[in-house]
Amino acid sequence: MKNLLDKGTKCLIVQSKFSAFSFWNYIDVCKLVGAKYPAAPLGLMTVAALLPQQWDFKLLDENVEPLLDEHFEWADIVCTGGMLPQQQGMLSVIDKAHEYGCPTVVGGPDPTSQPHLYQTADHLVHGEGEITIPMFIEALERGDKSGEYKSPDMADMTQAVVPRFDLIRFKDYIQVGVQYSRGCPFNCEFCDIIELYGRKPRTKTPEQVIAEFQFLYELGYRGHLDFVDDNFIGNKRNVKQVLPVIYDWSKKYKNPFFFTTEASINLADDEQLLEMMRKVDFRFVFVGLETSEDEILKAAQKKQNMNKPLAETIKKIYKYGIIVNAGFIIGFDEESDQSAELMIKAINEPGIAMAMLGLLYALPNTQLTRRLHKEGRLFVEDNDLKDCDNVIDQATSGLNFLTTRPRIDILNDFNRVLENVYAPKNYFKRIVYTGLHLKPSNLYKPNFVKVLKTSVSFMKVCAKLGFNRTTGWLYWKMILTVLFKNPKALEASINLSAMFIHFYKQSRFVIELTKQKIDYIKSYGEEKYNKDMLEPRFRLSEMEEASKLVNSIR
Ligand code: B12
Ligand code: SF4
Repeated sequence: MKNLLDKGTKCLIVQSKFSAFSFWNYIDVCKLVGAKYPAAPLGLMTVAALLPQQWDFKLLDENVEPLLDEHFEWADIVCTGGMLPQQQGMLSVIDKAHEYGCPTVVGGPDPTSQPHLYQTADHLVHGEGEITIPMFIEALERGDKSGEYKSPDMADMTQAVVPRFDLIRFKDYIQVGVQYSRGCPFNCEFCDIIELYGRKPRTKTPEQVIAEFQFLYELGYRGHLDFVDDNFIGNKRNVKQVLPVIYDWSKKYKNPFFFTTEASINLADDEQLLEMMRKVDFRFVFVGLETSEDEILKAAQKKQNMNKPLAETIKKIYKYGIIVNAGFIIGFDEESDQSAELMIKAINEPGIAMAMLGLLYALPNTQLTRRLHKEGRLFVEDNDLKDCDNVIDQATSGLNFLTTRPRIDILNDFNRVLENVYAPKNYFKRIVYTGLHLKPSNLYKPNFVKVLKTSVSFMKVCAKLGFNRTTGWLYWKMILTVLFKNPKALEASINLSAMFIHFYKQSRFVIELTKQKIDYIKSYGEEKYNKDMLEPRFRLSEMEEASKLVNSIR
């Protein structure tokens, strides 16, 4: 029997597939630019860096290449991990590895929040790998064949390792992730980040960030780096220390990277910080806006978003060359029949082209879930988002509780917003607005080969959108308007247009699915539906129905 701690142990690490119908999986756009998938598997590259470095690794991302029998034949040990929508994928990797007699290790967000579902794995590693992977290695040293490893502690980010970026092929991805911090200081009721990663943001040191950049640079990577932080500006003091260091490094290496991230909307209150971000070429920020209604924000404890006129606030961020992508949620208790209209306005008026619309979901281990449970409104404990085979993202699941407004009204509102904001006319109008207000710094300059590739992609986008009966006029009008009035923003505007190819398709899928859900609830009877969803014994048949629905439109 092989001692797994020996040099040369073959470790297969598998990233399972995500659904192509997720808001985030713009595969069609990837194809246009010659990539296979949007984002590289940062979590698993980090895991590889934490495992024994005398091992041989193969990181296989099922989103970019098929997982074959030969991979299992090769492996001495198989690791997998990921998020909720990857659950079925992870479980089948575990089963398949066992068929080949390989021990398995599982970890990551979903196995951490639902460990009971992963009991087939030999080693179940909870939480942050920086703390629990050493516990797993100790178990191997003891000769343990299985175990579960958890700790109440949170990782010290100043000790975090440089991820094994060398294990992926950069050309497969549009962007590579890096992480500066974990945690967020705010207290939104529905958020599980603060429960999992704490309200005291933990950051890496500037030296650690630069070490990761340097490694990527030496590996030949250039272009898009995504800071996958929960809230990049969660610790403003520290972020203001790291940005000047990034600026100096970027200048020295002639701006090999440009950046995107996720941050809270109070970013707009700090023009010094915005200027620092502009100076290193931040191009997109994802902001959880959720709603424009202050009463809802107050109830959801998202007070940092209150009293902010959205159009003005977002325009301020555009002034620093940063496009705002935003998340919106439908399904809060305080909503009224005006809410859909207000949300449409909140998306269209500030020109938020990429608006991610989701249904409120009570995630396990959140204040919202605890409240709903207390109020007797939470659908059975093992609810749909967790168990349904077809979980894609918050657009296709959610509302796992008894709603205050009729469920059908909420779902109709959801579709109404989607229909409106992803109507070609409105989407392109938003791009024009962004294009006219954006003041990009465009410091990252692609090399000749990339310029050629980008030109080919541009032609493909023109062919897809410019010579299409629905979008043709809108596309060329947008190009001419931005070209003549604010040419520096043209590249960003074309990128946003390309994203429409995905969003249109994805929104149609979600609208269709939601219509089927509505029909189903209507025929079942809403009152009966709610009653049964609160009853564990009815869960299974409900979930089978939900699965059938999704499968029927795939
Ligand atoms: C960046 C990010 C994304 C990116 C993904 C980029 C990418 N390629 O991964 C995008 C924007 C695409 C995304 C989308 C979604 N995301 Co997301 N995302 C994140 C975020 C902010 C950071 C993830 C990350 O890279 N972290 C850095 C790495 C180093 O950490 P890590 O992956 O967790 O890995 C560590 C540990 O988990 C562990 N570990 C991980 N895997 C394994 C495996 C083994 C074997 C072991 C031993 C250990 C281990 O060790 C690692 C080191 O500590 C997290 C929040 C968070 N703080 O983690 C949410 C998070 C992972 N996302 C989440 C969700 C739900 C989604 C969506 C389904 C819905 C959504 N929120 O939009 C979609 C679906 C994705 C899709 N493609 O269909 C949830 C997952 C909840 C759950 N229980 O599964 C999280 C936790 C946030 C949240 N609460 O909403 N996401
Ligand atoms: S701002 Fe975002 S990450 Fe922070 S608590 Fe609210 S939802 Fe969670």
